[in-house]
Amino acid sequence: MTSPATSPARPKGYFSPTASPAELKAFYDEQGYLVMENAFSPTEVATLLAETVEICRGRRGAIQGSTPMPDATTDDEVLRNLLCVHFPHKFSTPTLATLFNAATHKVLTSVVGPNVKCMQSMLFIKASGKPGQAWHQDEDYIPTRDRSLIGGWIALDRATIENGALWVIPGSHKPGILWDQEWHGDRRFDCSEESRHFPYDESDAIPVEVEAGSVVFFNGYLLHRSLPNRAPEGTYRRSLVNHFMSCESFLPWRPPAEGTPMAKADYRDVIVVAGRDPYAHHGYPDIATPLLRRDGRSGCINWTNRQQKNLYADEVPPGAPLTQPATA
Ligand SMILES: O=C(O)CCC(=O)C(=O)O
Repeated sequence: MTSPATSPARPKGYFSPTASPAELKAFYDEQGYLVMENAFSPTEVATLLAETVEICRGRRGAIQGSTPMPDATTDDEVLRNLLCVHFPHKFSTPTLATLFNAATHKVLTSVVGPNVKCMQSMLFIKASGKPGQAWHQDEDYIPTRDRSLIGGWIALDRATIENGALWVIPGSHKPGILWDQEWHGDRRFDCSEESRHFPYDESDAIPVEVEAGSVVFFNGYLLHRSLPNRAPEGTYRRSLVNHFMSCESFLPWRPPAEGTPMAKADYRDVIVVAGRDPYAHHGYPDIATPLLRRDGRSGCINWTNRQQKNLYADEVPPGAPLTQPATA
């Protein structure tokens, strides 16, 4: 791969921290994504990689879904077991610090607005051989009321087509439609469902290859996916993804307390990363529980109804349904 940072013709959409707010916003509004190169220094990336091992070894405390590993276990054996750590910013100082990165602040305040909050982080390990995530839009999962959701995907390893970089469909955020999702049954992807029936095809998609320390920012309505890591064994495509939105919008991410109307639902386990929060007086309760996610080798529960088991195509006879009905 030619490095986007060093290639003579720098691809469109790759910016340096000195880029102007206006050019960042113009590209993001039109295409739904942008890359901020050199947002994190090699030292900061090294700290985050070392922290990833500490987290996965359970040295930052027990996390739901983790199993104790003997000290003799190698780092590789520890990391290979896991696909993703959810909410690491809740207990890990270096991951929390990424929310306040200067280049990230510049992008967020340029494209979202002056007041920005973070509601989640995900640390993807993605060892060689591990699956990617099928086409989806992040607002399928994190619904804002003003379409302000934005992911900040920090590359901790150089991300290439071979090792499972992000792919995006530029401009697909514009219609503001959340496309229906269906179970894919495809081993290339993890247990999350796939967005379908949208008016784009594979030829509209582009890979977003980046150097470690770059951040890919993408709109919550942008169709994106990642493919499996097909790089040599013993290598990784690690990334830390933080999600942000405008402070002005409520976040109906969890059902409201009994007796509270849906229109008042507002998930408040958030951290203000820029400007001010007009709802600060509502408080900041501790709600999110950090957890570890493995890949679907041991089966996929349907996230929509939490009951039916989704099956991969190789788990059923040809033509048989990919969803196992719930047993009474
Ligand atoms: O890192 C990946 O492989 C997928 C990340 C992603 O799709 C997301 O953060 O929404």
